[in-house]
Amino acid sequence: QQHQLPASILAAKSKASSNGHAPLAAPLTSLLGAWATFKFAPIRESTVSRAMTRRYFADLDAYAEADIVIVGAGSCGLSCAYTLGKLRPDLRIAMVEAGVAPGGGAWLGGQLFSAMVMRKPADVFLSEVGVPYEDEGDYVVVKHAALFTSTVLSKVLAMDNIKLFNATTVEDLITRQIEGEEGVRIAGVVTNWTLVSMHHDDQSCMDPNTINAPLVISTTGHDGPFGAFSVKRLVSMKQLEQLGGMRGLDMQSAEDAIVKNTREIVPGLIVGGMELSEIDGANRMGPTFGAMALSGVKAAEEALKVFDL
Ligand code: AHZ
Repeated sequence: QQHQLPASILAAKSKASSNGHAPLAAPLTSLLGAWATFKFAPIRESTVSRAMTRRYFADLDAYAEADIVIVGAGSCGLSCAYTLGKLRPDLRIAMVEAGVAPGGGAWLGGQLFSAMVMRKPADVFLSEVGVPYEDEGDYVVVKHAALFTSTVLSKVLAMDNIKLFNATTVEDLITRQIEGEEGVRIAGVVTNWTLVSMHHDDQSCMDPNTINAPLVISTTGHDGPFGAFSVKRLVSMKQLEQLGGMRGLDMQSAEDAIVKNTREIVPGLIVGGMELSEIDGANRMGPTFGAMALSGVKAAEEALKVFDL
């Protein structure tokens, strides 16, 4: 039986057909209206299991030897991955993110507000990635931080040479003694499922896994329950004397400092984003994200220097 549609829906329908909206792709339009006879293609449960596990374990196998590991998939880590993945599709890049949801603090612009502010010249990164923004003179505004994060994320995930291992924590760094010197070179990361790593105190026999890589880029954010992971580990393994500790908020100076100081901290370990503020005793910038994007770009550039290319 046909129901009479409310006038508001009829009005919206006639508006839609007259305002030149983009048509849906033909295969989808052929589904519409055919719901009575609708049926999915057949499946068996084991097929789904194998479709997932075969690929995941093939990735674990392939990425056990990576060219670069990026730790943390926040705004800095994702910007770095985008830049590296695009410049060097020949490099195998593993991203390890402790959270189930990649993106770090970049799903909101600040507090619980949607819009994301980036100071110029970070707008060039937005244009490169294809994120629309409003130009406000010295700064630009993306209408929702999630639009930035989801756009960069979707481009990174589509790259053939990048694998994101989310819900996976970097628990330690692989180190090699540098011959004839006191210091070590970082040679990869030690990983575990995040849920496992959260239970080391009440469960036994949960030894970790590893990824070897000649270069690690750490972008784990400032200190917190998860943050500043690699730099804190450098202190506990006596490769850094102490951390400077992130200082109070000074938007004007903080962003320049983070981008300028994005660098290789010990051989084989580049640090970018807010994790850097903990080493250098740099100010925080609060809710402006330009430095995170450009620190990611600079970390990628530093990485390519290490690869001597
Ligand atoms: O889950 C963390 C987050 O997604 C992840 N992470 C941390 N420790 C990890 C570990 N293994 C794997 N051991 C780990 N992943 O790293 C990501 C960090 O993202 P973030 O958004 O916290 O850091 P960011 O440096 O990319 O961006 C900082 C954004 C900030 S903080 C700030 C202020 O406080 O003033 N201002 C800005 C713009």
